Amino acid sequence: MDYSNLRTTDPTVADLIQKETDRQRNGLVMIPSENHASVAVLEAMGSALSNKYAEGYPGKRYYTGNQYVDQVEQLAIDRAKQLFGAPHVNVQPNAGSGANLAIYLALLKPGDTVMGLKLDQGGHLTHGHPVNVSGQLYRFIQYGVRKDTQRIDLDEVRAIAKKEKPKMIVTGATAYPRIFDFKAFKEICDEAGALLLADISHFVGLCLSGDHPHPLPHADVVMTTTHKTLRGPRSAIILTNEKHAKAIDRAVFPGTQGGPMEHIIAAKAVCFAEAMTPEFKAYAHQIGLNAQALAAALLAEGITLVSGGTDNHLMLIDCNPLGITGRTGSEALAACGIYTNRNTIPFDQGSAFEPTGIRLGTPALTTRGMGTKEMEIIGRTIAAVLKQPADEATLTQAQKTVRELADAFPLYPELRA
Ligand code: DSN
Repeated sequence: MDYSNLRTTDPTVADLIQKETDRQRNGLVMIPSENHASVAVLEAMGSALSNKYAEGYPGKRYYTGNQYVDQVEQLAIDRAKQLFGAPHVNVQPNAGSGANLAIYLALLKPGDTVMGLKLDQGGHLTHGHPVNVSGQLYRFIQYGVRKDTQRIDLDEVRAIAKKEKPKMIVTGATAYPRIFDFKAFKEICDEAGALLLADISHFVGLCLSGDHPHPLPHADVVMTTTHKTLRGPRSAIILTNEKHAKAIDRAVFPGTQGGPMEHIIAAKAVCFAEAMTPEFKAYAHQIGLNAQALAAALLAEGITLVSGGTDNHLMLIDCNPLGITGRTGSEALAACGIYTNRNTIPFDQGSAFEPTGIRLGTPALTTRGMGTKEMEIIGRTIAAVLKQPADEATLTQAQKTVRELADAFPLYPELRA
């Protein structure tokens, strides 16, 4: 992809694409929900399939001219079924939030009781936060983590489920560094008569490599975004069984979406084929090894991590002992080219906008080929910056280290805007 037409037609946009690509190239992307999709995935996204309207599903469309997009969408479905071992897959959701909403629409009635992990303890907005439609349409009861261990307490989840008799329990998180025991959650669901939803968006890659429990066959419905550890296009899919297939399909289209983005579905098909290879399994396994190495390096420097470490691809730094906010820390790191995000930590004394934690992870750096040796260097560098975020000499040294690492692990040599 050389963007030559774009450069002629709209040099302003071409320049901005170039600058953003260079930012990713010259820095260290450590926001755990971000990754670098392959150029093959990017090419599929930038294709003429974007022009096609195809409301409906393969073989049942409302427009003519679907002979090729039908094949593309069916291929994506078949590959996803094979990849996850799922009886039914809907590949049309445009994003994780809309996909979760479609699942609720399919399986719940407004006012139904649902359980989900609290946002400030690792959960997602769409898992019942009051500012999100999920928390407004349904009666969400939030479970959390224990104060002493900062881990989910299944006895507490069971006690809440017994008392509240939810129609569904939502599992999965955006900022939880430990695993979800789907088998145990299913037992609780069965005791309470609830459905189990597994939102595996963050750690899906680790489910495929065997480094995190797989949600199937335990979950009734699984939702995953495709751009995080799955390393595909920015999008989502829903997996379910034959029992809920029709309701899920109807809730996606026409329930919550119109025409599907067939160019993105083509890119999902490419990503699923990539994810079936032994190379992807090795990649996803390495994400976990790198996270362990990064956590160990940070701990060795005296940095406090929520729950004391990680079992997956991400970790949360508690900034309180450092005497800084998450914003000060993440902005100092960004000034050095290390991209993380400020994040609430369990029982945060700050707010969602001014929290006292920093969330970071290893999926994107692992895509670049970095290993445990690099994680040790990065861990030491991050610790030095967080201990002295206003010290010019420290920041200059960190910038130098980042540039050396970025140059040693080149990104997207094929992309020149
Ligand atoms: N899924 C969130 C994240 O983890 O960054 C954004 O909604």
